[in-house]
Amino acid sequence: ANDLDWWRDAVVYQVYIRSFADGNGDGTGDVAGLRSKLDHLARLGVDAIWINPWYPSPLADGGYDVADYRAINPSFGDTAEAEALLREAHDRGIRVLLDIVPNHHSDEHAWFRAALAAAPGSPERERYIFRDGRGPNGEEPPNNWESMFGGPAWTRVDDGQWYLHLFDVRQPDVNWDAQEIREDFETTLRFWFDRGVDGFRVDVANSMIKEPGLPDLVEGVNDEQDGNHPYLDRDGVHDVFRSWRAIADSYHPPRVFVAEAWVPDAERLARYLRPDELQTAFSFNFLRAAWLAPDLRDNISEALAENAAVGAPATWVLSNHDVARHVSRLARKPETGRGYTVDDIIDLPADLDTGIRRARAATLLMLALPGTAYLYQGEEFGLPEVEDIPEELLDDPTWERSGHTRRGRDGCRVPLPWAADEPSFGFSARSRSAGAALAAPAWLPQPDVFAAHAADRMESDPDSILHLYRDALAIRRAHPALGGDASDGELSWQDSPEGTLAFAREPGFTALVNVSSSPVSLPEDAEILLVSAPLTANGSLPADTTVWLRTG
Ligand code: TEU
Repeated sequence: ANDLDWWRDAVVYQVYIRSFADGNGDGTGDVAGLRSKLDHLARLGVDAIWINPWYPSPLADGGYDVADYRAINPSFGDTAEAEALLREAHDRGIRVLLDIVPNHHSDEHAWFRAALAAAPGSPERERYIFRDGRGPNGEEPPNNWESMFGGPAWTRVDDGQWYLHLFDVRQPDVNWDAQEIREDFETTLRFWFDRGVDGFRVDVANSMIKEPGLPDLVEGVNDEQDGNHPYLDRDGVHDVFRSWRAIADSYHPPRVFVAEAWVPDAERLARYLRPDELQTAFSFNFLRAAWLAPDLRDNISEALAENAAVGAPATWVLSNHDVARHVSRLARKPETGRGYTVDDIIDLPADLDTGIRRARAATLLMLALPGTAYLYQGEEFGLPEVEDIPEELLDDPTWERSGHTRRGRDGCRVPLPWAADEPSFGFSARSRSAGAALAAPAWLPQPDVFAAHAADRMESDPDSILHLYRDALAIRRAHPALGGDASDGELSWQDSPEGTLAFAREPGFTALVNVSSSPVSLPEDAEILLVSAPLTANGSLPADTTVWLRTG
C-alpha cells in the first residue's frame, strides 16, 4: 500500500508498552524493550504499531490518565528514545500510531492542579466540568451519572464543588466548550506529527461532548443507539474530528486516525468516518460476535456496508488491553452470545485447546477480510486470559471502584513471555555480565502456562500459532485479493454447509470458515493456501477451522 492509503488494508500491532518488553530490568515494559523487539514485529510482517499511552502518568488507569501529552513517562524512557524508536520503526517500514486521550486528564495534570487551587467559576475550573452539588447544601452530586468503572461519576472537592469523571476519580473530564482545551489537543497532535508520528488511536472518541445542562440519565429513555444519550455519541464530537482531520491532512504523507468508539449502531459509528473526519474506527461488533456463523456474517456485512457508504474500510480486531483475550473468550460455549468486556468476571475455566483452535480460525477469518486488522500483543503467541492474579496484585481501577466485584482488565495485560527458560520468561532484559543483578519481577505475575507460549518456544515449533500469523500475513501481503480495500462494501458470500461461512475474494480466492461442530468437505478443485488446523484423515475441514483456498 502506498503512503496515501496504507491505512485501508494495514495490519497494525497494538503495543501495551507497560507489558510488552522491559529493557532496563525494573519489571516494567519500556521504549528500550520495544526497540529491542522491532525485528520480531518486522518478521511478523505488520505494517504499523499502535502504542498505548506512553506519557507521564501516575498509571492510575494504565496510562490513560495523562499528566503531560507532550513528554514520555520517565519509567518508559525519554523523548530521545522515543524519537529513536520512531526512526528505527520507520527504517523497517513500520509506521507508528500513538494514543490520544481527549476525554479527560490525569488529576496530576498541571491544569487540574491549577483548577483545584482556583475558585469556582475561574477560567482554571472552566477547563474541566465543575458544578455545584444538588440538595440544600450541595451535598448531592450534580446529576445521576455513573463512572464506567463503577460508583458515581462525580467527586466533591474542599470548597464544595463537584467535578465529573466518567472514568476513574483520578481522570477528571475536560470541558470541550473551553477553547484552551481544543487548542491544547491540537498542539499535541502537531507536536507528535512534527516528530514523524504517523497517526493516533483516539481514546473514547464518542464521549468528549456532553449535553448542555448535564441532564440526568432517564432509565429506558437515554440510549446511545439513537444518539440521545447525554454524554455518549453526541453530534458535537464531529466538529472536533473535522478540525483534527484538517490538521492531519496538512502533513505529507497525511496522518491517520483510528477511533475507539463503542458505538453499537453501525450507521452512527460510520459517521465518524466521513471523508472529512477520521479515517478508521474499530469495528467492535466483530469482536463482540460469539463464535456463531450468523453473528459473524451479519456483523461483517454490516460493518463493511455502513463504512463503505462513507468511503471507509472496516477495522477488524479480536482483542485489546480492555477485554479478555480471545483465546479464552472463544473457548466459552456460544451461549454467552458476545465477547467479554471489562464488566465480565471470567470465572469458568476456559478449554484452552478449543480456544486456541478457534483463535487460529478467527485470525485467518479476520486476515482474509477486506479492510484493516489490529493484532493485540501476545495473540501471535496464543496467550490466554490470565484469571488467577492474586487479588492484592490487581492493578485495574475497575477492581477497586466496582467494590471488588469486577476483575477488570489485568488478565489481558500480563507481561509477555519471550524466553521460556528465563526469569520472567524473558520479559526483562538483564545484562549477561557475570554477577549482574537479576531483573525485578514483572509488574504482574506471569502464570506457568506462559512458558509454553513463550516466543522462543513458538519460534521452534513450525506448527505454532506464531508461524500461522507470519504465513498468513505474508500470503495476505502477496495476494491483493486477500485483505485489500472492499470500498464497494460487498463481500461475495458463497453457499456453504450449515454452520460455516464462505466468501470469495475476487476470482481465485475463497475463505471457508467452519464454525460448526463437525467436519465439512472442501470444494473438489481447490488448492489450499493456508489452513488454521490440520485437515481430518479423509481430507475434510474440521470444526473450528478456517482455510484459504485458491479456486480456479
Ligand atoms: O476504553 C473505553 C472504555 O473503557 C469504555 O468505552 C468501555 O470499553 C466500553 O464502554 C465497553 O465496555 C478506553 C481505554 O481503552 C481504556 O483502557 C481506558 O480505561 C478508558 O478508555 C478511559 O481512558
